[in-house]
Amino acid sequence: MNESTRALLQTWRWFGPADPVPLRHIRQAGVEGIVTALHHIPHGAVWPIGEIEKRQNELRAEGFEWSVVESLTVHEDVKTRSGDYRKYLENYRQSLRNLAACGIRTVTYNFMPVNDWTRTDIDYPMADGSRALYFDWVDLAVFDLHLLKRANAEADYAPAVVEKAKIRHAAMTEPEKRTLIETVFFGIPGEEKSTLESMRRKLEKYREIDAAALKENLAYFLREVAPTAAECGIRLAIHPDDPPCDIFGLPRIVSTGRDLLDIVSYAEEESNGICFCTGSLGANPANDLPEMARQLGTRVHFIHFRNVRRDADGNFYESDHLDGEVDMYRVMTEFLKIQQTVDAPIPFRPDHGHQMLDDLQKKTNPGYSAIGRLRGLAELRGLQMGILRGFDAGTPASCRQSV
Ligand code: CS2
Ligand code: MN
Repeated sequence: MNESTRALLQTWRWFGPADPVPLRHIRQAGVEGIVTALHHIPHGAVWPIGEIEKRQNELRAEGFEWSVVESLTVHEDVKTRSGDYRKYLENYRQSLRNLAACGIRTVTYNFMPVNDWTRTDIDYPMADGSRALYFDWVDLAVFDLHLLKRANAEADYAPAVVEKAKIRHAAMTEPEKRTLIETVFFGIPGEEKSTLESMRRKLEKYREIDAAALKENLAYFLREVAPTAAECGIRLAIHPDDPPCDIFGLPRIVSTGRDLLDIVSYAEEESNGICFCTGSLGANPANDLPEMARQLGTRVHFIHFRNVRRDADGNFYESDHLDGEVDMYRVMTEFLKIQQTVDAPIPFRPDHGHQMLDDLQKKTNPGYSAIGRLRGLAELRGLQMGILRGFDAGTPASCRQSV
């Protein structure tokens, strides 16, 4: 790379001191920054400066900076604009001010109602012996219709899926049912897990909230917090819905190119931006990722590189980073073009990876074992270098002019 060509910032997600992958191992990945959160603080509470500094000191002791927060979670009361939402909005603003006071400038969040990422299998076998995360509509229907027993849920599935779910459920053992429930509720390591009961209660709150109402609540949230973020120099980055479609009868509004463009328009500040997760967005065949990246431009504040393979029924597994429906070369090229127009390096991380090699024997967080992510990072790093060399050589010549 010559000196004028700018690379993205390489980062790695660490779930804090309880993460089975220690910081001293992460050093060997050669990343420049860490993505983490104060998972022990309950959703909605203020992140005190003292706690933020404590985490920064832990990272600095191993030679790292805290580059990105993932996630500063939005409380359900804010998503539903009910209950104590005003208090939680003020808390959110205060957490942003505290993070900024400590020098942290990129903050990820999501607006998925009730459940964060959702999978039906976290041990899906790949042909090469590694394990991946998998989403299967029939298993989701088994969970939804027969374990959660959500009222009128059948209407949300194709009749063939309902029928298959009935047969599959009838053949399942009790431990298999428990595993499916745990998988759906896996969520974020170190944070409170849902139960069937708590999920039913949470779903109740969305009875009157359709997609338009949820979009309005997100727009309101952004109007309330984006000015504060702008004032203190924080770049907000909303993570897409995973999977990018309605599930459990809940509206999902961060799933398509249209959604993302709407979101950046809700608050005009540059600080209102996107965490572009290629794996989440790539599960929807209608999403043209390179085009979406091009349209969002400098509103992309953080990038998750991950890939997926879909089947004809819309089920998908997480594939190797460079091998899947997402054309990683084209997507990476778009991000590198954007990077050439801004000074500060845009952070990215390898998002998820297969459980492989020695990690197959270890207790790992689903998607966040070390070796699979390391493989992904190495491939992405090579891809980036190749594309940047092409920029240096002027091929394609239009790269810098076209942004
Ligand atoms: C997931 C998410 O794709 C991902 O990065 O692991 O859980 C993600 O961290 C959150 O939804 C961001 O708020
Ligand atoms: Mn992601």
